[in-house]
Amino acid sequence: MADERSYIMIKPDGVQRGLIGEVIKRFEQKGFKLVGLRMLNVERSLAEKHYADLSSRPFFGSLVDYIVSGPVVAMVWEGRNVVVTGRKIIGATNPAASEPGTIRGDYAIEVGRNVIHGSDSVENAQKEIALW
Ligand code: 3AN
Repeated sequence: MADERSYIMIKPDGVQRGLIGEVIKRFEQKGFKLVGLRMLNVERSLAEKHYADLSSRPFFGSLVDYIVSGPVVAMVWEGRNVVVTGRKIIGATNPAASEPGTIRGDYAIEVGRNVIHGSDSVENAQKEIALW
């Protein structure tokens, strides 16, 4: 579907490290269209909703602490297969496993500071875009 959309978020470490332009460049150069962008400080309740599926995991508290620790850049990107392709551009969750050439592979070493979020399914993308 040509108008598929994904929720992509540059996390506080990505913003602090000056990677906003680099992330946008990679998605733009691939051919995707930026259809929404907002920089914001995240309320704890919003971070908890976004990561509700992980609420029973031992790292949930520190994950929420991290997301609220500084501004994030919340974006909606559009284009053919943007959800799956966006995940490839981002790389594996754990930077130890993400390939060089991906955003996490090039810019992260810790799973708890992995620069960027991208929706993992079209259904979750719709939920996340509505939430954010
Ligand atoms: P992804 O962000 O690649 O979809 P999820 O949804 O499994 O991965 O995890 C969401 C976020 O939770 C990750 N981006 C990462 O910041 C954090 N996270 C995942 N696993 C761990 C872990 N073992 N320790 C600390 N943080 C983690």
